[in-house]
Amino acid sequence: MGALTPEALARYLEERRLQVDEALGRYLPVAGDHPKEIHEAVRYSVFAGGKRLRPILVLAAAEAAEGLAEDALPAAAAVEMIHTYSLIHDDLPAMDDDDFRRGRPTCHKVYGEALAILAGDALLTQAFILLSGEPPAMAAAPVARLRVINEIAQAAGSKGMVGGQVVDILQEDREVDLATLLYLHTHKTGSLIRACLRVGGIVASAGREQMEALTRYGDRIGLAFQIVDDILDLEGSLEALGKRAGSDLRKKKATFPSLLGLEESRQRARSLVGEAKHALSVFGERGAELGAIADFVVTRRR
Ligand code: GRG
Repeated sequence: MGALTPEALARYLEERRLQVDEALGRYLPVAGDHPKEIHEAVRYSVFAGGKRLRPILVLAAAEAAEGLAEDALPAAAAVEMIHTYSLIHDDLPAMDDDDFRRGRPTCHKVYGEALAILAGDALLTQAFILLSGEPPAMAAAPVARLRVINEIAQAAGSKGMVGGQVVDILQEDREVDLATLLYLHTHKTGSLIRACLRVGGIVASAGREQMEALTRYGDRIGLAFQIVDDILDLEGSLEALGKRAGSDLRKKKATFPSLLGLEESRQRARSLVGEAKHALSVFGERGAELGAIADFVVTRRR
């Protein structure tokens, strides 16, 4: 598999980010729609400058499996809506109580807690309106659309992201072992990332071998992403991250570095990325973008 140069990857990520942002702009209610306060709050958080890693993974997975990125755009936008909802709710005083996100004051700091809760609810709902609406935003056959909806719902629900968040909230001020930390990370962050790859595959009508490869890749980079997030929280700055660093330490949360040390955590992230890239061999040249994104996951600074 030929590797992408860092410049080619940066160009690819930027092109895709613009494509995703344009789609989100179309698929979300406009800011002036009644009641305008909620639509303003939704757009404030969605267009605050996220990396769009998850939707880009949906598009890249579809293309690796010989599909069209264009066909995967609605699913990609839906995943970003759910991701943004999770960040808004995670930042609330009842959860992580954070003042900054994506380089700006958090949604509840600007619009108040009630509207922030409702903005998260609205985004979660809007994702499924988009995926299930008539006429279909997604060109895929009805059975494939249903599979996409189910994949995303499972990943976001109490056996996926919400389940991981529950264990995260309950672990504060408790002794946490590695098995619990692994559950937490693979669910809170990993479930949605895994779903991105699988959804891209479903849209592209990927066969069994391709779906298995995408799932394997997704599981590995989902966990690597969260390990790196733990490291960045320890080493990053508000300027670089767009949110306050050191929040895990302040909240006495168990993390990979706190349980295994920095060097072992880095090593684990690198080895997961190696496994993820290995899984891409079934795609040949078409896996180059996913391969480069896997490297980006461990070298990113925010
Ligand atoms: C509230 C149901 C519910 C779930 C929250 C994902 C999550 C679950 C909470 C976010 C807390 C957090 C900081 C987790 C670490 C990994 C992560 C999801 C980081 C943020 O994702 P990025 O770096 O953010 O992709 P951008 O802003 O680039 O989209």
